[in-house]
Parts: sequence; structure tokens; C-alpha cells
Amino acid sequence: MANVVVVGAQWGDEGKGKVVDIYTEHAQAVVRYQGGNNAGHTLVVGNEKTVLHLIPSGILHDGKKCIIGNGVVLDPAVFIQEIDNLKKKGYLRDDSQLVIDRNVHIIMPYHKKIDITRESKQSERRIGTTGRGIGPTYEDKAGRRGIRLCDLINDTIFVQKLREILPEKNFLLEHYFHEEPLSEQQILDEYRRYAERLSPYIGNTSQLLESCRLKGHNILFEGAQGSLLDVDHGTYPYVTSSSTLAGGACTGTGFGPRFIHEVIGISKAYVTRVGEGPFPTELSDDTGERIRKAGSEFGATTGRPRRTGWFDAVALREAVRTNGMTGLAITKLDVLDTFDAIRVCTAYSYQGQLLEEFPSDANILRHCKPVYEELDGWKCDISAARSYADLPPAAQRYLDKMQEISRCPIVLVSVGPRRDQTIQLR
Ligand code: 2SA
Ligand code: GDP
Ligand code: MG
Repeated sequence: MANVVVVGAQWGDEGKGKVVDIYTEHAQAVVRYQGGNNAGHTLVVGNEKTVLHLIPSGILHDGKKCIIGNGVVLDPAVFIQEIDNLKKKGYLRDDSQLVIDRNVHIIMPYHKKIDITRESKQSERRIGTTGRGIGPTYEDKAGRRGIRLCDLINDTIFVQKLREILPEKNFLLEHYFHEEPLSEQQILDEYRRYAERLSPYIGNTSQLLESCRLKGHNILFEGAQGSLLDVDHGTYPYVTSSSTLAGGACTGTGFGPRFIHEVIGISKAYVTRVGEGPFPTELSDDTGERIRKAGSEFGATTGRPRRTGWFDAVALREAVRTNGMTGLAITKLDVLDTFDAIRVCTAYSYQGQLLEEFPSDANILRHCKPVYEELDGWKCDISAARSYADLPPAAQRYLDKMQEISRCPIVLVSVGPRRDQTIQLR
């Protein structure tokens, strides 16, 4: 029996969706605990691809509870669209499979408009956000002026809150950003319709997880984005606005840390990053382009090309520590199938010093140069491997190296996007 947190060990898009889908087989409940529809989690079963932004990646398994915890910020339109798409494909036949916590914060039209406007008008301070309103919604949560789902479904409270908040947002839009103000009536009309559609799914995550735990059920916590995008421990200010680390699984659901047994970090066999911010092993050359092509490295939400680079053990060790990882899942090993030589970054060089620990200051990180070790490539197709022994010796050596320098045992290796293209080591 185990309650497991799955977290991204890098800057997101490590293949969390795929791993959560696989681990769901052993769980009775799957919970998202932070972020919102900035996430894009891709699941491939047979030839069918599903990209989820809000609904937990357990939803393709009948009968598994999928819960959106209080730490998530929810765009109702995206959520409703996602439900409709899943139902069209024959999933989510039983609505009681899906629960949204009554305390999730709602992404409002002004959040999206402020996010997009800030990014376009303040180019020197660009973060490279997904433009989904995530940051402004978390700002209002911390500023105690957010609208929660429990407010949205109580019309008197909803009207009162919107009337308090909207004038401030419109003032900012009109007088600072020189944008059109938003209409209160339009927002009310639109969000009242959403309130109706969301009502059947509302629940209490903390109580639900407690009852799962008491029944001896296994709970899977699904992180979004990645450890290096954590608002506290990431490459601030080039981060998302939530707690992406395993610790966020507790605050984002109301589940106590002493009941969590495993923390599995997902890492690609190389690194990608989307958006701005320092990235020491970035390859802005043909090799980077080759990885992007072979790995289809384009945003699952925005379609943006992802930046690519060699595996970075310094950054991964940071994630191993800040999450208290018990195991590592290495994904996209097959993407390196054609390379003659593969590099791994073991330390950074910074102003003549050798750094083995990840600097928490983005201003230092941006001047760090990677120190590499080079390994031989395996130069063959590994996508049919289903056990460690099936892998060519050079691929085994690469995995052994990653395990040694990241100081965390590898428990799963992924050799293709499909559910079955997986080697489970534990
Ligand atoms: P935001 O929108 O405020 O959360 O953006 C802040 C930073 O967080 C990064 N971020 C992400 N990084 C990787 N993947 C994400 N999800 C999508 C995907 C991204 C996409 O699955 O591909 O489609 O572009 C994600 N979401 C947020 C973001 O790039 C900023 O650096
Ligand atoms: P997530 O946000 O961490 O769930 O990851 P994304 O879905 O944004 O990006 C991961 C991408 O890699 C998706 O397109 C997956 O289908 C794909 N993928 C996952 N694992 C593997 C793998 O082992 N090999 C290959 N080639 N693709 C993979
Ligand atoms: Mg993604």
C-alpha cells in the first residue's frame, strides 16, 4: 500500500501524464494539487492521444476517483470543454468519478487579460507564461481577494465579490495598461452558466482523501509543471506561481505529509524548458534542434517550441533534495537513439569556481557554464525494450550514470510515448 506523489524533476513536460496514467492501475484516487490549465499532460493509449490540462491523468481508467484539489486554479470554460471531449471519446461515463474541491480559486477574465497584457507590454520583464491567467489568479488568492468555487455557486456572494474586485482590475487595465475595461454583466452571465455546469462535481478533497486512506486505498498525487518552476525553490522569477514540489501535494489537498510514502520524480533523458529564464545546458545549435525534432518538443498547451539541452545532474540533485524523492522515472530515452555521443552535466563552472550545488539565484545561474562528461551513444532503436536487459549496454551505462550522479534510484524507464513502451524496474 502506498500513497505516491509524482512530480516533474525539471522544468516541466517530463512525461508526468504518461507515468500517472501507468501508476493509476495501482491507485483508487488521482489528485491534481496545484497549477491549472497551464499544464498539458499527454497520454497515449494504443494510437489514441489525449492531452489533459486540468482533469487528472487517471481519468482514462474506469472507476478511479479523479480529484482537483484546493491548490489548483480552475478555468471553468476549459474544464467544461475537457469533460465534453472526454465524454465524446467514451470516457467519464460516471460523473461521480470526478470531483472538484469547493475551495479551488476560479480564473476570471481579468486574470487572463492581465497575464497576456503584462507579457506583451512589459517585454523586459517577460516570464514567457502560458497566458492562461495563472499568475494573476494566485496573486489574488494570496491577496485574499480571490473568487473560489464555493463563492461562484452562491450567487449573492459571487455578485458581491465581483463588484468589489472588478473596479480595481478595470482601473489597472484602463489606466495602466490602456486596455478596454471588462463588463460586469458579461462576466456575470458567463460565469453563472459555468456555476451550473460545475455544481455536480463539487466536493471536499481533504475529507475524501481521508476516507480513501481509512479504506486502505492508494492515492496518487499528480504534480504539474516541474520542480525548477516552483514559486519558492525554482529559478525565480522565471517560475510558475504555485508550489510544484511534493510539499505542495499536502497544502494543495489537505492531506497530511505523514501519510505520503513515495515521491517519484520524472526526468527526461535530456532537458527542456519552455518560457524565459536561465538554462545552463541549453543547446542553441543543430544538436538542440535535433533533440527538439526527435522528441517533438512543442508545448502541449500553447504549441510553443521548447528549448532543449543535455541532461543536467546539478539541477536534478536539487529536485531530488527539495522533493525528498524516493525514486526517479527517466523518460524519452528513445529520443537519443541516433546520437553518436551523449553529454551529461555533472557540475557548473561559475567565475572560476566549480559548483556542485544548484544556485538558488537566477542571476548566478544565468552565468553558470556546464561541466560535461561524455558517454557513447547506443545508435539503435530501443522503443521495443521492455526490461533493463533488453537495452543495449551503452543505454544501460547512460542510465547507471544518471542514477549515480543524481543520487536517486531509477524505478521506471520510458522508451516511447505509448503506455506499453515502458520498463518498470520496481
Ligand atoms: P504560467 O503560465 O504563469 O504558469 O507560466 C510561468 C512559467 O511556467 C512555465 N510553465 C510550463 N512549463 C512547461 N510546461 C508547461 N505546460 C505546457 C506544456 C506549456 C506549453 O505541457 O507544454 O504548452 O507552452 C508549463 N506551464 C507553465 C511557463 O513556460 C513559464 O516559464
Ligand atoms: P507532462 O506535462 O510532464 O505530462 O509532459 P507533456 O505531455 O507536456 O510532454 C511529454 C511529451 O513526451 C508528450 O508528447 C508525451 O506523449 C511524450 N512522451 C512521454 N514519454 C515519452 C517517451 O519515453 N518517449 C517519447 N518519444 N515520447 C514520450
Ligand atoms: Mg506538459
